[in-house]
Amino acid sequence: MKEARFISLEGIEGSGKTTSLQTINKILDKQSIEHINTREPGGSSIGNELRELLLNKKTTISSEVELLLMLADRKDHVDKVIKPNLNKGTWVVTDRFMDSTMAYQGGGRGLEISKIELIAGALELPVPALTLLFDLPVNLAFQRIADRENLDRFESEPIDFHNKIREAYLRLAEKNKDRIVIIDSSKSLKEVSAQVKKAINQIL
Ligand code: T5A
Repeated sequence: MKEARFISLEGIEGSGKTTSLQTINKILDKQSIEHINTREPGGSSIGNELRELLLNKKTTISSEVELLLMLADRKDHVDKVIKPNLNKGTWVVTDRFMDSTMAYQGGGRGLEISKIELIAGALELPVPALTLLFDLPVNLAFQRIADRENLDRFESEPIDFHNKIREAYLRLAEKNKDRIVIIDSSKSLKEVSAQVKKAINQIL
């Protein structure tokens, strides 16, 4: 049995992560690779409750509390879902992981990266073997989700917040070239799918 791999999908709101999950599933199915799809926040049962709280526009919390809730969600997700699956040989594909915290709470909210790394460092979190960063201009991503009726707490933030997140993601990609592959998500679905296939094939 091949060692199970851990893959994360990252990007700003509406960048096409969920859409590309179908492409990834098809590739893994074709290779008869056991895999699960999961997400953050909300990958475990407690996580689902935290997700409600974190995405609800009525929630008023400081950036530090937001960080701690994201990390609590992640720790539970890792312990109950990610590690048990990897340990039994099942590949895990997660829609968002630690890079989201670095980009949103670090880049977007402006929390110090060294502080985030210090707290997260105590949690023994796995590092993905591959991270696909779906990158496109913020205005294009928001055009794609323009028909959504109720924007959540993050989607409702001003454009400048999302630009900072995109920039933070691109800095993370620059620093982690061995792990993060940038997918040009401004392209057509067909072209994005071809880029995703190429990246996944590299770890098969
Ligand atoms: N968060 C999360 C933090 O702040 N810190 C953290 O540590 C973590 C883990 C989660 C929120 O929590 C924040 C970040 C988020 O704000 P969420 O609901 O999970 O919220 O939000 P997203 O992950 O952003 O989900 P979205 O659905 O908004 O984005 P996706 O999944 O990237 O986009 P997708 O695939 O739904 O595509 C959007 C639209 O574009 C179309 C699709 O059909 C769809 O309509 N589309 C394309 N159209 C044309 N060409 C293409 N190439 C297209 N690709 C997709």
